[in-house]
Amino acid sequence: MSHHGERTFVMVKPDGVQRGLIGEILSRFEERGLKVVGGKFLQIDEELASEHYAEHEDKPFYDDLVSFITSGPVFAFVLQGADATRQVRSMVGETDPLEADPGTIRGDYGLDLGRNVVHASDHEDEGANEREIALFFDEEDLVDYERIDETWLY
Ligand code: RTP
Ligand code: MG
Repeated sequence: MSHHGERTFVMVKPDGVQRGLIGEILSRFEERGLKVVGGKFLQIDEELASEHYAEHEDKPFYDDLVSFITSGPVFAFVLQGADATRQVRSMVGETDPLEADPGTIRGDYGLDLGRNVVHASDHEDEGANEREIALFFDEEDLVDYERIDETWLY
């Protein structure tokens, strides 16, 4: 791995896209200091959905999850920076909007458990970040570069 800093996978789900929140969500991470190193607007098909949500295959909400994530376009992107996966998860907030703190993305924009605006790689699931990145992006889709604050600030 030649890049500096951890990479993590994030996705604005169909509800976030429909509500016009792509820019807002991307901005929060950029302003925090996380570097965008890849991005893709796409509609997820059944096959990709079943790979992405393989861990939930046996859960009662699995069918709803797959039909929702394939219901409209998503914006998938890759962020890079120190402890990126944990940083992003703390900014995304708890899965259940009732438990997501105000100031988190879900705490500010979500009300429904199944329509919680964003997906982010789980930091408690070892390697989930790299696995999810590989599912959505080819290595040549990711661009490593130095952001000015990296050379000047840190
Ligand atoms: P995500 O994978 O979307 O970033 O969310 P997460 O890690 O916080 O939650 P996870 O446990 O991985 O669940 C994936 C998505 O499934 C929906 N869900 N529904 N009905 C239910 O009990 C239930 N539990 C989870 C949520 O939309 C969650 O984001
Ligand atoms: Mg998850």
